[in-house]
Amino acid sequence: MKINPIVLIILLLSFSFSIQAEVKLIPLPIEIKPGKKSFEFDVDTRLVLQPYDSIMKETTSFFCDLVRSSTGFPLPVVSGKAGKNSLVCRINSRLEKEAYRLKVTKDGIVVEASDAAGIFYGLQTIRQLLPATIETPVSMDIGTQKWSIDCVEIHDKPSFEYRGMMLDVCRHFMPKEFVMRMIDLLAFHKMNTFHWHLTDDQGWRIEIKKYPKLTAIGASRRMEIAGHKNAPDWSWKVEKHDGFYTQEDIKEVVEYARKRHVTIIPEIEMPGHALAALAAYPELSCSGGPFEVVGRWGVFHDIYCSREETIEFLQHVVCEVADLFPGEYFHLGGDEAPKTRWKRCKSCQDRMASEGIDTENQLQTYFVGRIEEVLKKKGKKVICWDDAVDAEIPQSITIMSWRGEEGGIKAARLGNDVIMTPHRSVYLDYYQGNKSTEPLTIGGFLPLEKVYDYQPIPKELNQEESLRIKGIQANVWTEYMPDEKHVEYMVFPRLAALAEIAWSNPENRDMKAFSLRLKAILQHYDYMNINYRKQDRYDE
Ligand code: TNX
Repeated sequence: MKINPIVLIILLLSFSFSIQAEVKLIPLPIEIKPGKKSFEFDVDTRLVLQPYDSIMKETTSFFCDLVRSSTGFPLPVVSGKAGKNSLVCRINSRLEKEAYRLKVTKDGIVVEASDAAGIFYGLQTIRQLLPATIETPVSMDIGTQKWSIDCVEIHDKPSFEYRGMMLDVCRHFMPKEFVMRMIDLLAFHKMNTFHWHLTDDQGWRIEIKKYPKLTAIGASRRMEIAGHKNAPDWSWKVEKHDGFYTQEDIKEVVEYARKRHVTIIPEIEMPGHALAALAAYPELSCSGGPFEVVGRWGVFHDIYCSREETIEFLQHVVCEVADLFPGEYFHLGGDEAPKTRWKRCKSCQDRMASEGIDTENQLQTYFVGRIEEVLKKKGKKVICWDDAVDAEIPQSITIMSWRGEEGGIKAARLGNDVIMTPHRSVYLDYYQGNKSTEPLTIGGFLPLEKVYDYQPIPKELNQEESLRIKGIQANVWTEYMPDEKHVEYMVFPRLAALAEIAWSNPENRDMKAFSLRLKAILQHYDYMNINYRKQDRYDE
């Protein structure tokens, strides 16, 4: 019998759609082969580690905690061979970084990976395949729950090595417990980077031992704007807002993230968005102040002066911060720094003359370079927002492209590494629905499907240049997000769309199938008590 090739293609496409839609996973794995029957966890299921060592124990411990608390099964962790009714986690050095293979048969499950991260992601996949009640501690009404998974074989690996989210804890402080919850949720979506925006005009949020006033003064503000900053009738709320993380808090969060294969990138902003620091130490500015920690949002003219004392101050600050974060990246900000003050400042102009610097933008490059010097000695790589490309930049700087894709394109062509985070596609502070029914935001419009539509590799780049795009990141600026519940509302489920773009094969992108899979993931969100935005229907 001859089959019409067009019919065959349609059959194949619809088959892949149905697998895509049925498998309850986000991000979608690269390859899925569904099987027959299912595996069921029960009171005798064992976790076999190959090798049985401390790294494997640590990597699998989140899964043990989850399973034990929701099912009540003991799930003993053992060494040795795989027997029946076991979940085996095995190192297989032939696989790529972060990749995993998962095989579920009726007799047991095997997860293989070449590194701990891959094992961890394989377990996150099992977690999503289990009934969503896995997310909640054992209770009377789930006593009859069957903890089964349909047989399947999955081969999986990420598209991008950098899969991140930034949280601004300056405009509104977020307690460390919430930061840890977000890190858990990043891991649930197979994301691996948390960018922690720790300093801005409205608050300095990290303890610096050498300069205690940064938090004694810089971490609190007296007032806050009510309403939208551009509204003609905005007014002040006299409401103190404060909070910061001690260095002990930071260490705790970093360790928490490490166990979940999430690297934290600290951001200490310069030369702009510096009013909280200037309120504490006005001598770091061009004019001498005084300043206050502002309760309004926007871009402010007073920035750090480029004089030597300020640079030395910041060198000390970043060295203290760098010692707390084991990751290789360090973010120095660099966005929205008006040069109004520098143009009129004798110290800055003298500096330009003595260093042979022609423009104030180039002076910013020099400024950042001086801070980079000390970070390099600590083995760190610097990231800057794409405003940096308005001047010449050294190749060592990684560019985070936020104003659009242009900065990233330019940087990739120059041979710099790039992380894509264009505001129109991945700013989770933008409206996700109709303005009239949504809570107030900064503006913009970014519904779920628009996030899902984003293509991180710009068409303008050739193959070699494309390799410079290390990954993508969603940004969560919190001017209009006063508390944790509000952050969750803005982040979920859009983060699920971002996670899929970052991880999955772009050829399998299909909004309808994604929406169907999302329904299953939303059930997990429900049991995790996430305050996600509920849309009437996700499959329309
Ligand atoms: C621009 S993105 C900023 C932030 C604001 C954000 C609001 C970037 C590097 N700078 O300071 O919070 O817009 O969407």
